[in-house]
Amino acid sequence: MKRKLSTTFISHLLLGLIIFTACDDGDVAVQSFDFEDQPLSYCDSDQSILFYVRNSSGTEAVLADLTVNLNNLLNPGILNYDLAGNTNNATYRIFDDSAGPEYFCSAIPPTSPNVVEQFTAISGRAELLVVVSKDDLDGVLTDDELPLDQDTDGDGLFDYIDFDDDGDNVPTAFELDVFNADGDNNPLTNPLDTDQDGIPNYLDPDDDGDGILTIDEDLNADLDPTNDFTDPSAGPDYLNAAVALNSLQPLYREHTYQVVSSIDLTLLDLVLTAAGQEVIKEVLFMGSLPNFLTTTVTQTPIRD
Ligand SMILES: [Ca+2]
Ligand SMILES: [Ca+2]
Ligand SMILES: [Ca+2]
Ligand SMILES: [Ca+2]
Repeated sequence: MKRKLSTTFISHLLLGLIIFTACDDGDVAVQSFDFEDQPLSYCDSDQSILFYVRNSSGTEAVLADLTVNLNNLLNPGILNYDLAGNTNNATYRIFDDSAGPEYFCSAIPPTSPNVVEQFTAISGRAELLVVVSKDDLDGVLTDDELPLDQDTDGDGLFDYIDFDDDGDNVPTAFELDVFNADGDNNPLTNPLDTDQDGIPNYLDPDDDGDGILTIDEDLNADLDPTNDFTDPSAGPDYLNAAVALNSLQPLYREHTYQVVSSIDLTLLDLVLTAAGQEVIKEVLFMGSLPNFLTTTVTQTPIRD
């Protein structure tokens, strides 16, 4: 819905943070600027990400087109984007009808709705608040891999992001209670402990207690001790205390962990202009995107 009014005015609509100055005598469309509780959406392209939020009727929208380096979303923090340049920009549009996702995300804009008025940011900044959650998906919940700075094998990857906690090149997921003999589906209640030394296999770098580290019981040197069998009837060498062959393995296998990034987007100190009008918005919270990005990080630790 569109309404019209004339002459200069100072808006006290809704959030009360908007100042309009009409410098001509023409009619201007009325802006509600009410985006509260409206979901933040986005369209992805190779160059940038177009974030947008619409009002409840879809006839107004604030858009922020930001060149975001996704690598910067892997760690928590605040990212700022200057809206005054060409790289990043923000606009506020008023339409003659409801604008849906197809309007914002089409390579070629649809013929309707029409843009009745567009304000463009001449200054201001966009602030992305980044919150991340990291997990190695190794079968042990992060709550059971605390404290967060615990690094059992000293390879530089904390246990909660280390899918091979004891650094023996046998991933934790394969060293837990994989047989689930107790039937409780809890890998920590009855973890494998081959040498019965009280240290479960997933935290024990010498699983059979034969004095040769599991990582070094890797005769074919493929970074996988589970496929080295001197006596196949007794299982792999790393679980067979009767076989103690040291084939020193200097390398760790490649590790991966998952980073899930959530973001909040806020526009600050925003100055928008259109045809002699100016809109100043000190704070415009555009919304949140939980689980915005999921990234698999690959890293190969160095074995000292
Ligand atoms: Ca580690
Ligand atoms: Ca782990
Ligand atoms: Ca082990
Ligand atoms: Ca052995």
